[in-house]
Amino acid sequence: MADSNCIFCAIAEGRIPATIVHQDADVVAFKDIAPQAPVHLVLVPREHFAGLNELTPDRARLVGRIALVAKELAEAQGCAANGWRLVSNCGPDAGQTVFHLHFHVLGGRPMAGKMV
Ligand code: D5M
Repeated sequence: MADSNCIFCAIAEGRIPATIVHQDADVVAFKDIAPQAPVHLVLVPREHFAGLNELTPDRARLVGRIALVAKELAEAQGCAANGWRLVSNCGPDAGQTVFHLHFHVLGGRPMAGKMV
């Protein structure tokens, strides 16, 4: 179920432009508009829910799918060997700004010792 006011639903449905790097029946991935690393992708489920606080057992498989797509994209973007991060900010204290579950794939630069 999509939320008509949600920017990530709009991207997933093709209503606003983004640089899509992967899409399938469950998951859409696109380049982050404000990249924090040479590789910075955002992965979202097509299903709209706010974030990890709304994770339920029936959604666990979906998160596994997102992790698998993340790994494939890290390989495709050439950062798998040197290392990369998969991050989901949950709630205001974590800095979440878009309240549709998403995971950041970050890579292409050393990040050891830094949280972002
Ligand atoms: O991360 C939300 C992320 O979403 C942030 O890194 C910017 C990105 N963003 C926001 N709008 C867009 C569009 N339109 N295209 C691509 N990327 C976008 P958070 O974890 O919520 O802080």
